[in-house]
Amino acid sequence: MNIFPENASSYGAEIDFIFWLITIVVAVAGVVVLFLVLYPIFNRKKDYTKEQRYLKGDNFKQLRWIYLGIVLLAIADFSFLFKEESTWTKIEETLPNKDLHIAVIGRQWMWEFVYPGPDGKLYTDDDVKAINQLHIPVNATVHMDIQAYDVIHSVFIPNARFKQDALPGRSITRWVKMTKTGEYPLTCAEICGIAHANMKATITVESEEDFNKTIAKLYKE
Ligand SMILES: [Cu+2]
Repeated sequence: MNIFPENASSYGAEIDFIFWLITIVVAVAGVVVLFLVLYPIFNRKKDYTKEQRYLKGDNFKQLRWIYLGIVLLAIADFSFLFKEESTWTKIEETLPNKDLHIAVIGRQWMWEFVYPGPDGKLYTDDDVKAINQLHIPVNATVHMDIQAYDVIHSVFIPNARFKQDALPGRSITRWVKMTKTGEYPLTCAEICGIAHANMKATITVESEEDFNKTIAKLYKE
């Protein structure tokens, strides 16, 4: 089923897998529980003169179905945790070697992107800036220093399955690797004031050659 925007990042498929794993297991458990609750209600004995049985769970025989439910749910939960842990470590806690280092800065209400200039180093005098237009090379590991000037913003790149809050006074380095060329939206996912909805940018994922041209052009401007 394709209800998400096209995945264009190296780790998007892994995140989608976890989403579907949890959704399907929880949906199946939900249907089973709903059935167990509703079935006795609609199937109760019509003869009200007969005494009804009330099971208090005094012995294991009466409790075994409860235990089975607990064990099944625990197995499902631990399988989620097990799968999530490796994905979380890979995406959130590891910084693979970078091909490009940029800064993504949120401010009311625009995105500022800072690239290293000709010296290849960020935070030097020759840095290059762009507003609401981010260009990155395809298949490059990009480190993003995510920052905010004023209030809390959040960098959301749906096609990369990427989201990270941008906090004033802090610089949070995350990474992304886009594997398909094209134009993708980058929006703010944290309500940050009256024009929050307009805080949108475009990411152009292009060949390394085109990317170098873009930066050279920005540098001249
Ligand atoms: Cu914002």
